[in-house]
Formats: sequence, structure tokens, C-alpha cells
Amino acid sequence: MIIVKVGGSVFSDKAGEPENFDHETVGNIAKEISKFYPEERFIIVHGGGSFGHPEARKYGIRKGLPDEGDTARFRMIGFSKTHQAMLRANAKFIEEFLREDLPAFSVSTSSIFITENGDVSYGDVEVIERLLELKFIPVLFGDVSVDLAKGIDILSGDQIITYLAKMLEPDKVIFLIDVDGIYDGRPGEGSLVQSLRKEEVDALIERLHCTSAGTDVTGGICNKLKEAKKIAEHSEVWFVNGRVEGRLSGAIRGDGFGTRIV
Ligand code: ATP
Ligand code: IP8
Repeated sequence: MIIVKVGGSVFSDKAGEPENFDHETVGNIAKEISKFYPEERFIIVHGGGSFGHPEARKYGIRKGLPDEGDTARFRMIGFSKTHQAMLRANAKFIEEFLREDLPAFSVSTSSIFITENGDVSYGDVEVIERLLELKFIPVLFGDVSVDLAKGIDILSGDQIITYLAKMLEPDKVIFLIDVDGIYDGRPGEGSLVQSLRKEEVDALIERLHCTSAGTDVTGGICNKLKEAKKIAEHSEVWFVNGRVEGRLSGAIRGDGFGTRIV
């Protein structure tokens, strides 16, 4: 089984208009997956992109829920609105997969996970396991979450994958991002790291300037690397360019162009 994370920067322009969606790119991703399905099983997790991040930021969801008052009501409305924005992104994903005759099925993240300070503290993966047995392609997404410490928070798609990797031991986890892989430095400036051992990840994180860009509320590339290090305890991890046709197929086959963490 392979888990594919479709980054928000792949299916939308985070700096662009709210809720912009790149149908062509997601359609191509579905086409690539259809070449390997049903012999290979897949779980798809997509990020927030221009759907979840602007709403989460506007309503200060990561600050949690105060006991009462106007701010509490404001955040609760924002909690629901952020989730609705993610449901709209998710519906677009499912449509593109169905168009390719792939039985994608939406699994609402906030209904099966509870967090504590943004990390999964409880997750019910039973329905995901059953869907996989039945050859469905479960499609989860970065979402809002009920949080044991803060009342509410955001659960990043990257954190979801770490939990799923621990519970389901996939053969491979593939992160689709909008650049060719992980760079030792800024993308385009530093060199592309084609192969990395999990023991080398911390040193790379230290060398990078890890301020998250624009509207991102979940920590950008360094959060991804931190999670990738944990995931690498359970499976091989790839970072490839999700906007370039053929790169996902390469990572699925194992001879792809990008960054491989073992
Ligand atoms: P989302 O969190 O919405 O799902 P995402 O998974 O696409 O988004 P980002 O958090 O946007 O991922 O992180 C990917 C971005 O990180 C790329 O757009 C890339 O330009 C940027 N980036 C910054 N530094 C690096 C680096 N050293 N190597 C690779 N990408 C980097
Ligand atoms: O883009 C964030 O998920 P991510 C989800 O995978 C929201 O980090 C709602 C902002």
C-alpha cells in the first residue's frame, strides 16, 4: 500500500485567490494512479492549500478555543468554515478521481482523529482498513480537529500521514510538492538532495530557513521533514514534483526523480 500526500502547493496557488483549484494537475495525478490501481492500493491525503489555510489563519484556529465570549463564538464559526472549505477541496479531488474511474472515497479527518496540541492523540483507522480491503481509495485531508489541550486546532495532512504510517505500515509514502524534491538551501538555489538517510534529516532542518510562507499555518517544509523522519521509521519516503507528469509514477515504481529518504 502506498500513501500519497498531495501538497496544497500542488493543487492550488496558496498566494492566489481563495479556493483556486488546479483541475488539470489533480486529473493528471489521478491518471498516473490509475496505471497502478488496483494491483497497488492507495491512500490519498491532501493538504489545505488555498482552501483551509486562509480560513484557519483568519479565524486564529491554532490559538484554540477560549471558554466563552465573542472570541469563542468567532473561533467556533471559523472552525466550521475552515472544515467546509476543506470539504469543498475534497469534493473536487473525489470528482477528478471518479472521472478516471477510480473508486475514491472521502474520509473526513476531523471525524476520526482527535489531537493534543496538533498531534494525533486518538485515531480510528478501522474504516480506512476496511475501505482498503474492499479496494476503495480513501481520500483524507488536512483539517480542523477537536483538541484535548486547546479545544480546537488544525491537523496537518503531514501529521495524519505519520499516524497512518505507524498504524498501517505502508510500503511507501510519497509527498507531492511543487518543486523537484528537497533542496539543501532555497529551491532553485541550493542543490537537490536526491537521497537522504533519516539520521541526516535533523541536520538538514537546521541548515534551512524554516519560516513558513504566506498563509501556511502548519509549518511548511520543515514540518514536512520532521514528519518524514518519523515516517521513515516505517516506510520509504519520497518527495517528488507533483506538477510534472511522470514523477509520481517514477516514485511508485521506485526509479523516480526527486528525494528519497531511507
Ligand atoms: P500544504 O501544507 O498546504 O499541504 P504543501 O504540502 O504543498 O502544502 P508546503 O508547506 O507549501 O507544502 O511546502 C512546500 C513548499 O516548500 C514548496 O513550495 C517549496 O517552494 C518550499 N520550500 C522551502 N524550502 C524548501 C526546500 N529546502 N526544499 C524544498 N521545498 C522548499
Ligand atoms: O496543508 C492544513 O493541512 P496541511 C489543513 O496538510 C488546514 O498542512 C485546514 C489548514
